[in-house]
Amino acid sequence: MLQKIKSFFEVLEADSLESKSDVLINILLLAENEGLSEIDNGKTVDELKIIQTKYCSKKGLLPDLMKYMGKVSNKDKPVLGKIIHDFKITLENKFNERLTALKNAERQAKLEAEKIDVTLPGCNSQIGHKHPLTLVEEQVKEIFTNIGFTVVEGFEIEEDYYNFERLNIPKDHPAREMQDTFYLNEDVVLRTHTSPVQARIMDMMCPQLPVKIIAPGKVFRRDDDSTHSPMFHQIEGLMVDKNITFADLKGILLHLLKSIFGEERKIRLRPSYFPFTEPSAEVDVSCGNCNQEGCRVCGYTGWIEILGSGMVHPSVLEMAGYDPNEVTGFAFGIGIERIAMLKYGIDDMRLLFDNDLRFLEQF
Ligand code: 2U9
Repeated sequence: MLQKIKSFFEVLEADSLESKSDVLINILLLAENEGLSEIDNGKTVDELKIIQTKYCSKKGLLPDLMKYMGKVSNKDKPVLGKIIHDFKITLENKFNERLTALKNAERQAKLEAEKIDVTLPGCNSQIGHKHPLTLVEEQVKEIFTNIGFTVVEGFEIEEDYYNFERLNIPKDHPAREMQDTFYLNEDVVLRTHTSPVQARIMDMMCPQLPVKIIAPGKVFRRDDDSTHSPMFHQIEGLMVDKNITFADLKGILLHLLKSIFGEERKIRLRPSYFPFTEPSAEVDVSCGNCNQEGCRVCGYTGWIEILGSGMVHPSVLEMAGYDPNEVTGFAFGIGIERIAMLKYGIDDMRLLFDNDLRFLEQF
C-alpha cells in the first residue's frame, strides 16, 4: 500500500493535487487500515518497531504526505490536515497498545519458562568438616585454656639460635644433624619443635610471672615412614612461676590425658633425657584397648608412650633472664598425630595427609 501511495504521488508530481485530494484522502484511509492490521499482526516487539518506523517516523510515510499538503486546494487542506493528524495519532495509539500487549505477553512467557517449583526437594550442598588433626588440636587447646593457659603461635622458619641454642642444645648435639633438621642456611632452619615459641615468649615476658602458655603448630624433621612424617604437629606447654614443682607437672598431665582418653585412664612417668628439661620424664597412658591386659596397640605392655616432659632446665630459664634459684617451671611436648592415631585407631600416619575423603569423612 505504501508503495501505491508513493507511485500515486509520483504520477501527480508535475500536476496539481487540487482535484485529486479526495482520492488522496481515500488512499490515506486505506493506508491507515493497512497500518492498523500490520500492527495487529506484529508478532514481536522488534517487528512492531519496524512497522512503526514505516508509518509514523521521519523516515516513513508522513514526511512525504506533508510535502504534498501544499499542492491540495485550500478548501481541502484542513480536511487533509486532520486526516493526516488522525492517521498519525490512530497508528501511534494502536502501536503503543500493541507494544504493551506484546511486552506483557513476552514477560508472561519468560515467567512461564522460568517458573520453578519451590516444593521440589533441594540439592544439598556438601558441608565440609574438621580434619582429625584439627579436632585434636582444638580439644587440647580447650583443655588448657580452661585452666588459664594462653595459646601462642610463632614462626615455622626459625633461627638456629632459638630452635637449638636457647633450648640448651649444643652445636654437636645429634638433633642438629643434617639428617634430622631441614637447614635453609647455616643459621636458619625449619623449626624441629615449637619450643622456640616458648623461648621467645619468655624473652618478652621476663621478669613477669607466671608464664603459662601452650604452643601448637607444624614442625619439620627429615623423617618419612608409617609412623613419621617430615611435617607433623606438636603442642608444647610451658609453665614458669615461683614454686612450680614436678607434682604440678604430673597433675596437669593426668588432667590432660584423662580429658582426651577418658577418666578411667592412668598415667606413669619414666625417667628420660631432654637437653631442655632436668629432670625429664616420658609419660605413658594406660591402654584403653585391652584394659592393660596386653594387646597389639600397647605392644603387650598395658602402657602406651604418649608424650615427653620435665622441669625446665635452669640454663634455659637463665638464658631468658629468669633467676633459676627464684623460679622453676615445667614443660611438655605432645605429638598431635600420635594422639589422633591413638584416639581414632589409625594405624598409618600417612592417612592423615593423603586427603582421601573416604578416610576423612569418618571423623
Ligand atoms: C622451653 C623449655 C622446655 C618442651 C618439651 C618434650 C619434653 C618432648 C616431644 C614429644 C613428642 C616432641 O612431638 S614430639 O616428638 N617433646 O618430649 N618437649 S619437654 O620443653 C621445653 C620447651 C620450651 C623453653
